[in-house]
Amino acid sequence: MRYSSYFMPTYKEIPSDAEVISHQLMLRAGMIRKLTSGIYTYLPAGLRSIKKVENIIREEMNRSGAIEILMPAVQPAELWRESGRWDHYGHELLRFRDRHNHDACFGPTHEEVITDLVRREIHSYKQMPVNLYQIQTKFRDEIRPRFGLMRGREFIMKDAYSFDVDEEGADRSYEIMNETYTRIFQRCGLRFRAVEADTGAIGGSYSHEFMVLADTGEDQIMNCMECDYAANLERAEVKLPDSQPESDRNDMNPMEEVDTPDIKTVEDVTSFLSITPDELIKTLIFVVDEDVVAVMVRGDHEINEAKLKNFLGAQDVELADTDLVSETTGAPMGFAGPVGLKIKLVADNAVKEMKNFVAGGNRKDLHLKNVNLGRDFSVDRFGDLRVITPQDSCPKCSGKIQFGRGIEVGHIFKLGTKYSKSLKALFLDEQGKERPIIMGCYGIGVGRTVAAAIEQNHDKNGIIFPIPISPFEVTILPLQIHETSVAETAEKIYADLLNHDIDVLLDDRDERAGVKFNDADLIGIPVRVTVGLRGVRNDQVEVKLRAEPESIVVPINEASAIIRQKTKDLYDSLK
Ligand code: 9G3
Repeated sequence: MRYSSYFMPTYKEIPSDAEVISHQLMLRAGMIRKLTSGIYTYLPAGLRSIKKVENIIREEMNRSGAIEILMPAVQPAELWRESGRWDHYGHELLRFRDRHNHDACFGPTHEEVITDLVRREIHSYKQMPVNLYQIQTKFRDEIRPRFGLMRGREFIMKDAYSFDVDEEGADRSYEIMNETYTRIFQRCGLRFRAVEADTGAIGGSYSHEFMVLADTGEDQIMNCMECDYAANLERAEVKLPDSQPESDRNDMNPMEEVDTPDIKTVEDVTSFLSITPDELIKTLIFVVDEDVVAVMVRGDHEINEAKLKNFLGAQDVELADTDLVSETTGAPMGFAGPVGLKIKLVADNAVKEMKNFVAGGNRKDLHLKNVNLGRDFSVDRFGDLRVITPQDSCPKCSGKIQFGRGIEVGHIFKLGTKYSKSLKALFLDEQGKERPIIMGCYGIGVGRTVAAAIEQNHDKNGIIFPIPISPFEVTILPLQIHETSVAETAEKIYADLLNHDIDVLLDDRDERAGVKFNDADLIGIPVRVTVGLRGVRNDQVEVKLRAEPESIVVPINEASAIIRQKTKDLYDSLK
């Protein structure tokens, strides 16, 4: 490609409304342009990167035996009414009416559509297992789209759906996708990790998220230093505390009231009463679907709402507002406690081991000391309800754990029969018995993968593209374009690389050297070839890898071969 006839509008300034580096760099490098909030045009360089990610996905999905289809973006509401999700989703689901006044939506995902297709076409165990996938535009009307392609409203997703006759078949399909995703992200040149994740509203038994490791990642993840356990913090299990010997329970001190005028936060209460947070109980009031529940957790722990939701089997959990708190506890926020509370009370496992602790007194400006489980209150249910902390050990092997941040680029789910039951996608098994199909679903954010690669690979000069998803593999910079010897040398190398199917950009613009160097670094092309007058006079050109500080000087007639070898080495280094 010749730069002078390409369309890649780069610029120096840092765009003010871009908060993360990948968003800034994709705008500055002329890869994307915003049409409106959360909706982007892919410019040529951005599209080349997107297409390279799609092709890696396609190759690996096909290798796994999955079969590509393409489903519509517009979906009839009827299917969503059948699955019960039409009324479950709020404004995030973009709804509209067609000219015949039929309700429809712009598909945010395709479980209903694919299950409708399968329920019409698959009726026998002989037709499964099958995995159907698409690479298609989705729309989710995020309330605050930001970070460019990382959290857009309209985005390209690869979504796959597997169909099996039984659980072990579904586990096999899931495992095949797990391995396929590992190959996809390896081939994209990313440093990533699969972590156990929350299954969210999906009833399935488990799911894994594929996280690109980056400090700017929105998700918090943990992993064990000794075993392979890794999980999104929303999901990470907490090891059961070693239970105290029963005998300790005899030294329960008498409970006493203590005046705490307007003292309600953990830090205020602990400093006022000269205790540590682990000697205090936090009692938070939640609205759980239509119910009100009090949740207790130790003062130095945080409640994990995803765990709470799953523990209570609820669709929605959210903190009660101040009116509801005072209505249910008889006190304003900050004085809630378990003693005398008339609503359902659940507690994190760590509470079971506490004694003589401080809690709110369910009266304004009142706390209680020496509160004890059993004597002063009882808990309906204990569970793993808190966020794991660096002080905790691995729930699987008790090893040391570490924390990090990641960008979710893929998510695979066991769906079970959630959709095959509601949409009656049934099949006759070998005994002629009718059963619901067992499903799995598997997503990859294509644009988010490109953005995550940039988050993980950049420096002060711009992007450092992993070669498999870079818009171009090589860029040639003739510095004095009007010097025949320079122009001819650049053209010769350009032609030879094209003949060897190298993705090469020839920067033939009539621009100063500095502009060309800055653009090459900004766009992040892995291999840069500089053709300068001085070098050409010595029958040499310079070759530099974007990811390395130093460059080498090579004889002109060996340049193409050396450049091709360097390109090959970059691919091989990612295998
Ligand atoms: C909606 C809206 C947003 C949504 C969904 C539905 C997320 C929704 C979960 C999934 C699960 C998997 C197949 C590919 C991989 C992910 N956001 N999810 O179902 F109506 Cl507005 O999409 N689907």
